[in-house]
Amino acid sequence: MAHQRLKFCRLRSALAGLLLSLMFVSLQAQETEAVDEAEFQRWLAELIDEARERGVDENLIDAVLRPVTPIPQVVSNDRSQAEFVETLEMYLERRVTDWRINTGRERLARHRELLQEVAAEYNVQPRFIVAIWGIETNYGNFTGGTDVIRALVTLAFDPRRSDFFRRELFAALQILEEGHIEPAQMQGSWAGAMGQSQFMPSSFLDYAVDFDGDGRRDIWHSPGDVFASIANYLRQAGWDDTQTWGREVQLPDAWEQMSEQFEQGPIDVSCSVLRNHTVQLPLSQWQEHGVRRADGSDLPGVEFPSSIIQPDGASGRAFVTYDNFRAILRYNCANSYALAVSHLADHFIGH
Ligand SMILES: [Ca+2]
Repeated sequence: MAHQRLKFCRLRSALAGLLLSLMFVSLQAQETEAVDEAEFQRWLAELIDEARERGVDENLIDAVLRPVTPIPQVVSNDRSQAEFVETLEMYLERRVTDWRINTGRERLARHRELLQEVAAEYNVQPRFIVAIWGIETNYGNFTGGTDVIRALVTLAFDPRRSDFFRRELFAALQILEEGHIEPAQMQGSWAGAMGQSQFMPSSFLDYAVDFDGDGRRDIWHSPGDVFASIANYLRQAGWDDTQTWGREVQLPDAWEQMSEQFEQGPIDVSCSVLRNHTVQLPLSQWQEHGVRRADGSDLPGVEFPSSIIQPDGASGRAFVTYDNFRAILRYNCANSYALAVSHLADHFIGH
């Protein structure tokens, strides 16, 4: 299907031109695909050799690698990813919806006991676990229907980030070998993020948890495993459940003139958006510099290290963010993502 859709798109754009060029484009497309297929089979043979050298089980290789074919739509998704840039306000409007707020409150009530057990063991507030679950997969309703091995094979074959996805592919094979999930059920996003927590395979190996104790880390089906895996990820990223994420603030009138002194120099960080955060200062110092809560009142009297961010630039909203916000960024390195999780979690307070 994806294959046909891709061809259709190519043909449709060519219809604007001459019939002759239409035929040419069509022929050229077929030729390109044929070359790719031969290249792919050579590449796959080498991949299987490496899998053997790494000791991957022969039956698993036969079952999931030998018959594998790439998914053309995965590569076109990967190419078009950065084309559409949403503002923060658009992003929040599309994600922190009434449905997500109401469904999240209902899920908090439904799983209250389990979430409290997880919270007690991992020291992460249930409202943040449920918010990530809601933003990632609509509370497990949409985990992505793509075969993870096929997706990762496609992206490992594609030259753009082949090393990264090849590592993820071998991590995925390890997960199958360990028996956490059956190959046919190992589904996820087109980019290989798996299950209700949307873990890449390497994150699964590092952070996924068998909370219900059945011997499998099942982030596809077990609510306990899903919640504990999300909580464990946040905890390993430095979560502190005595704090929240931060809050919206008002900046002083002179902010534009004074903000330069708070800019970070070049810093080496794994999450690039941290470069757009100010340096971390105790909250009391931001208070001294004239930063206030969104309603104009004083900032809380605590000394958390905190940064100011303005994701939509100087004309957009401003937020003061604590270390927990950085833990959410480890989950997904985008300020808008972390703010969507944070705002959704705030809608769960008192529920
Ligand atoms: Ca389990």
